[in-house]
Amino acid sequence: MWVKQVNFVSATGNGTKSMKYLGTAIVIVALFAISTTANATPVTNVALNKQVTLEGIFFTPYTWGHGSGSYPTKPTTPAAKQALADTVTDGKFKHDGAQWNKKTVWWDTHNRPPAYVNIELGGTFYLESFIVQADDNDAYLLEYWNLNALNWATAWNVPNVDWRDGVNLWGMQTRPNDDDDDDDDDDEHGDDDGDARYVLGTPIKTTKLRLSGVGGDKYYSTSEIQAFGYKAHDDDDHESHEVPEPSTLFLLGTGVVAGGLFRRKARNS
Ligand SMILES: [Ca+2]
Ligand SMILES: [Ca+2]
Ligand SMILES: [Ca+2]
Repeated sequence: MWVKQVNFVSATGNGTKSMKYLGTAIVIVALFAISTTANATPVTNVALNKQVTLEGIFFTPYTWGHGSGSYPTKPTTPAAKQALADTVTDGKFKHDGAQWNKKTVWWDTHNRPPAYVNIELGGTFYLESFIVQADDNDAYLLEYWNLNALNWATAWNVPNVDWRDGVNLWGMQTRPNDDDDDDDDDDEHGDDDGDARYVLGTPIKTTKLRLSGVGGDKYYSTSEIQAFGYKAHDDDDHESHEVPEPSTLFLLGTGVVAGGLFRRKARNS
């Protein structure tokens, strides 16, 4: 929003006294397009290059694989582990059907507690749609931090796509569909235009997301999580208090102007 300062000058010309009392009225004009109309704000992947942390046991056991040349990726240092974690928000998709545990963030929850791929958005955002690339034969739960209830809540039940449209899919698969997959088989690019998203009925407001596996064969992996939205206008306040609605500010501004005009009229009469 912008704030316009309006100085009221006495119409009589010798109104030093009037001006002294009238002072300055501040008119607050809210740009409704920014504050209340979501569609007017550019929507981008606000998870892009944001911080990813892995909570739980990842990258083990490392013997699972398809044989020679397709051994699973098993990072041996914290830096290597973090580098793999960072691929979840690097904006790049694997090719359709890429091996689930090669150059991906992968985990196994057999006889283990759940593990979480956490994404810190670095601010407060409204999120309206998502894309997730993950192993085909499991469902996943994408959750967001509910700023009012202070707990995790469901953003998207990412479906199991072991089979889709009568086809037995394999390996890394993008949900809701594969429009964004990397076509070059080099696992590094993808088209990244985000043209096939899971769209929420109502945007959610949050600061962080997390992904976990549910059902399936408990061998989980993800290679890309994208969250489309825009920064909350009251981001600086976080959840400490609510900012008045623009309509309220407009009424307050109108009141200041009306009060100033009334006093001026009384003084001049
Ligand atoms: Ca990626
Ligand atoms: Ca399958
Ligand atoms: Ca699986």
